[in-house]
Amino acid sequence: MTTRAHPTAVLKGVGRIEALVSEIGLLKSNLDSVPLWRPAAGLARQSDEAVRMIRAIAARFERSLVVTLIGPSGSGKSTLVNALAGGAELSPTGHRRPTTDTLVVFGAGKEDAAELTRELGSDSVIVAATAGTRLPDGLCLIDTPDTDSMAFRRHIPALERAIAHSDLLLCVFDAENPKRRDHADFLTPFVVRFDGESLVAVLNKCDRLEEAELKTKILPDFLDYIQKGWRGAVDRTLCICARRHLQEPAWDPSAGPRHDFDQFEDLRGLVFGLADRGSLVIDRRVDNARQLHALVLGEAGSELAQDRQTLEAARQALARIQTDAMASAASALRDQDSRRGGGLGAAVYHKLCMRWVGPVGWVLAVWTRLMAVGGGIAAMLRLGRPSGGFFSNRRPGKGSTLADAGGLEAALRRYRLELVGGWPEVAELLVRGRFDSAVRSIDTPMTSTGRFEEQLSSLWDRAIEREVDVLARRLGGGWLQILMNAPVLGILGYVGWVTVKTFFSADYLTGDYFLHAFWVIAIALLLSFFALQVLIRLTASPERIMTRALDRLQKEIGELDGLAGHPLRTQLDAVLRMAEAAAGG
Ligand SMILES: Nc1nc2c(ncn2[C@@H]2O[C@H](COP(=O)(O)OP(=O)(O)O)[C@@H](O)[C@H]2O)c(=O)[nH]1
Ligand SMILES: [Mg+2]
Repeated sequence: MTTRAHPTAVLKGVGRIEALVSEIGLLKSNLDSVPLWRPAAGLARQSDEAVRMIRAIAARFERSLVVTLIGPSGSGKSTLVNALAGGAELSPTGHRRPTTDTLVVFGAGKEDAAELTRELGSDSVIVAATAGTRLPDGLCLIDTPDTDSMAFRRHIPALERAIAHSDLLLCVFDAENPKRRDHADFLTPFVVRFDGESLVAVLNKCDRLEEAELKTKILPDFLDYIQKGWRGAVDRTLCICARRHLQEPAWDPSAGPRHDFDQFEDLRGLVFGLADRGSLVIDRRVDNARQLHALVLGEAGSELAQDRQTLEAARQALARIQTDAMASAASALRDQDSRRGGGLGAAVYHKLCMRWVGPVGWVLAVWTRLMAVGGGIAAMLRLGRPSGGFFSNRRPGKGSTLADAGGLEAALRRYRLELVGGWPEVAELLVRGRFDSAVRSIDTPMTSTGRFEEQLSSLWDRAIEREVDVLARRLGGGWLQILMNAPVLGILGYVGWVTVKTFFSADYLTGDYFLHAFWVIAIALLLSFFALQVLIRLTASPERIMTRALDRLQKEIGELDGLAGHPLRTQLDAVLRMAEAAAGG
């Protein structure tokens, strides 16, 4: 191979290329995650293409510098190639079009030229004889067919291939007619892929113009024109007369050069100098790769910026209709008869049972059992289990509607209605932000209601359980237990003391005494228990629990996100995140 690049330069270059590729990879995977946003697919394709091109650049790291000449018919591309190669006619030139019908590769380093030729497609390429040329070893020149000749379309693929393999583009214009708009426009998509330094605009046939006019008018005009047309992509413009550097310029005696101003040597110095220094070639290649990277990221950034505001508005509208829908769901729940909740009383008793000790606690336990058996409310025993809930235990299987929990059903109905009502506004914004028009379908928000149903019912279950817990804790306090148990324990203690004392003094008590004592204790116990029941009734009535649970639900419902995990919402958030990152980066 003809490279003179130092291995460390190659390694550094490879490292930088990898960084670029991985950044584009990240963009690509982000784009792949938002298929609903229509520009994503095209941008992802561009990313793939850019990665492919960057990888191709890296694969050529150690090969010769490839310089491609492009330009309209008759601008003097072939003449310039010949001039650079030493002046012999290697590539056919002339007035009769088309002169160059294929890509023509010139290279002093035969291996590299042959390899390049193979890659460009052997059917359209020939390697011209290089004997007697003055090209440096590390350089391959490609002369391209006329892009505006009859065979224009046929040549485009070959031209694209050549450009994809190029490190440096020489865009040759005819000074006598430089503003070939069609041509400059045609080249725009190609030239923007190149870093400014890898792009040289050449104004050929300058010998045909007055020197003063060339410098003061033609050149500034041309610069202005090309900067605008190519979005400022080109850094350097050189005025040359290629024909002068042929071995046989064969000037028409009546039309010789009109002056000596010619920057051909600058051009040759630039191209050959680059070819001679391997590390510079690598720099060019890395810069070109960076340009491709910037192009893709820039494109994505501008597409994202274009939709950002609209999509931000869509996100807000979405949040708003969600909040509204939640609020009306909560109020629907409230409207329902809140006297439902038959199992609630039993649930409180069950919880209290586990807390209370002492004689009153024993009666409470017996009473609770009796309630359970009597009322056949086996279900209530499940209330304490973490997996079930007040409502979930009423449905035979998961998902089998909340039909008998009428309040929840009504709440869901209201939620759906509200969502459907607000959807057109959100969908309109989304479509304007270039989301797929399929989001207009009413099914889109509906796919999330199942989720909301689950969330709402579990929130409701939790709210009730929490209320029951709070009340049970209040009714199970230590002081209350001591107070309620005190009368019975007092009497028990007294009877016990008297019994033990008389036993030791052998002054035995009669059976009447014990019968009497039993009844006193029983009455005290029943009275205490009755007092506790009244207290429970006052503090933890089902109505009270429902009301408090509803208050809690209304407060917490705002934190519910019925659309969480919904593909539309996920993708909307992802697009906005990307837009934010693109704007910030
Ligand atoms: N006066 C003048 N004529 C030139 C110059 N360069 C090329 N030509 C002529 O322009 C015509 C077209 O040149 P050619 O290299 O075949 O152009 P291509 O189609 O771009 O390859 C030929 O007749 C050349 O002799 C130049 O610098 N000055
Ligand atoms: Mg030609």
